[in-house]
Amino acid sequence: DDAADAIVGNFAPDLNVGDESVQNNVVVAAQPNEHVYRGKLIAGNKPSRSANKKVPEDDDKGVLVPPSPPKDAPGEMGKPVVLPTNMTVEMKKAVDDGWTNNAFNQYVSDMISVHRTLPDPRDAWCKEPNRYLENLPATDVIICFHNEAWSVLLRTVHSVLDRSPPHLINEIILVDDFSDMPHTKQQLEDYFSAYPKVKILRAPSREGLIRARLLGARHATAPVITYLDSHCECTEGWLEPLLDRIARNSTTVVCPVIDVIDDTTLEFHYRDSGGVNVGGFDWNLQFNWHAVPERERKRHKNSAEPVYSPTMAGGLFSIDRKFFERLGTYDSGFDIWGGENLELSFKTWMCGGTLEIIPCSHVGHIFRKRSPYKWRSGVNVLKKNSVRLAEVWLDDYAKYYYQRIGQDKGDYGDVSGRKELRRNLGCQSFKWYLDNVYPELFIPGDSVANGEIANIYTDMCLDSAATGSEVQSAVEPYPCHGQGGNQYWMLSKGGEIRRDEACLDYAGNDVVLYPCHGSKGNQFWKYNQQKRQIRHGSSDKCLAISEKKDKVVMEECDSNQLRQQWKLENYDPS
Ligand code: LR7
Ligand code: MN
Repeated sequence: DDAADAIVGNFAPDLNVGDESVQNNVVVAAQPNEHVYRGKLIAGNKPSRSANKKVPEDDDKGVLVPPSPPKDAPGEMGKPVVLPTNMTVEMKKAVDDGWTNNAFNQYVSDMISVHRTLPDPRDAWCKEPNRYLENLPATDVIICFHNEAWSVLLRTVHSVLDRSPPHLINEIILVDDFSDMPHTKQQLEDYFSAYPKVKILRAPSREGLIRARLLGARHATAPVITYLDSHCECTEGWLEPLLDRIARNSTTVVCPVIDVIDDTTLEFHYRDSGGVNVGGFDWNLQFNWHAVPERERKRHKNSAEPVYSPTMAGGLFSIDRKFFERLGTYDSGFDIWGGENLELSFKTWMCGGTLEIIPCSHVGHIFRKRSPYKWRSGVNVLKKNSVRLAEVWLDDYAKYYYQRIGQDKGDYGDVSGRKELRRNLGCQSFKWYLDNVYPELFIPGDSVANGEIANIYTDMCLDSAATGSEVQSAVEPYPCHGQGGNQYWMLSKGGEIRRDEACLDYAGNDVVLYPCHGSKGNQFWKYNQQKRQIRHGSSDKCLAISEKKDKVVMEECDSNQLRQQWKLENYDPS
């Protein structure tokens, strides 16, 4: 019952559900005064219990003027902060603790002003006069967190206050999902008491990010709801282009471009509109990124125009509050993390809305390599969420996900209410969504075989933990386990042996996985069911297991060689 199997991709945390070592890793309570502020102190970073804390002051127009850090302070203009290599033992420990507790470099974050400046990532197109409607609706910004680092949380909130037109921010609703770090308690209230727009809600027990978001939504009053993760930085002009789309059509759900804040140096990297990606997913029900497809590029004159996206990453978006409610917000049966991003994406498209990425709007996010916080023990939370999602929204296509989890749906609770919601909304079918919104997605039903590829001689299966986003990773023999996962493959009609966007590829050396290119060549394979051989197109060699049974290799074809004989699950060439 390990969700780690299900999580792939460079955006997803490394989840170790039920793993003792990780559970013992529960964020150790940091003492802000001795622990969180060891870096060079910048005005505004230090939490203050006293009355004379530094707060923004009104200028004569009544606009808040944030304290501005010196230009050469660490991290200004989004520059990287690199720690010295000759750290003292104490400093080294502080840096390590920061990593352990947060899965990013908290020490470096603490050195950077919570009001730091960032580069302006917008195209000229975005700044043309009258680009946006004059009367934009205001938004509530909901930020949920579970044990977020102090400086990172504050920087998220300040980036909203410092870089949004005040009249467009109704409230910032912080939802504390039962954190247990001291700085998330009274200290947080004290700090934000100077900021009347900031409201703090406390979940009475650990809800997970989805129900925490629902708690926030119940307190929202503005016409638009904007969600952000608790480790973001909004850039200049981020908000207007989002609200503009909703003002024009309240069924448009909009996401900013998510820029990368480096987990080690906190450098802010932005991508210009030419490099914008859209969201997709694979049959493991994992979100992934793609280049803007050709059909979508043709729809635009300028690359800064809003782009249709089949899915959203999940954390950063704006939605009309009434439309969100009409869509039935989120499935409150989703726990901790995952699935809600695809749920909202599917139903937005299937139930009358559109989902767009707005290249004029940029928000940075700290991408982590693992999940630093505690999940639930004894349940595969992500699988449970994904099964609920598949049951309600995927129709017949749910079977492709179930193949990936070895047909083991587990106990996913009651979804009748969610099915009823879908019926009442009169939504389109999932087939409609795939045909019209995501025609690029490879459908396992379009393959001639799917499941394991087992070597007859050894009872070993082709196995790889890699994903389409990892280039050139090896494929290895591993005892067949019948659970799908890393041993699930499809033979496409075009002769690819693939899983999602990764294709078996042979260029004369190792047999590797490589992003599918669709032009046969090194990715073209032919299965001969009588001879049980898998013959490679461009080399005319046969796939085999090495004599030591430890490698997948290519050999001259020999019909007497048992090491070259394979059985493809569900093979049906008709
Ligand atoms: O139990 C929890 N309670 C919480 O309040 C677990 C998490 N949280 C908070 C947490 O503090 C954070 O602010 O929820 C937020 C998201 O958790 P992360 O940052 O650990 O997750 P992530 O950034 O890897 O997750 C992405 O996918 C999630 C799926 O459920 C959510 O949709 C996240 O919002 C989403 N993040 C983004 O879309 C940012 C871009 C990442 C990409 C791609
Ligand atoms: Mn996040």
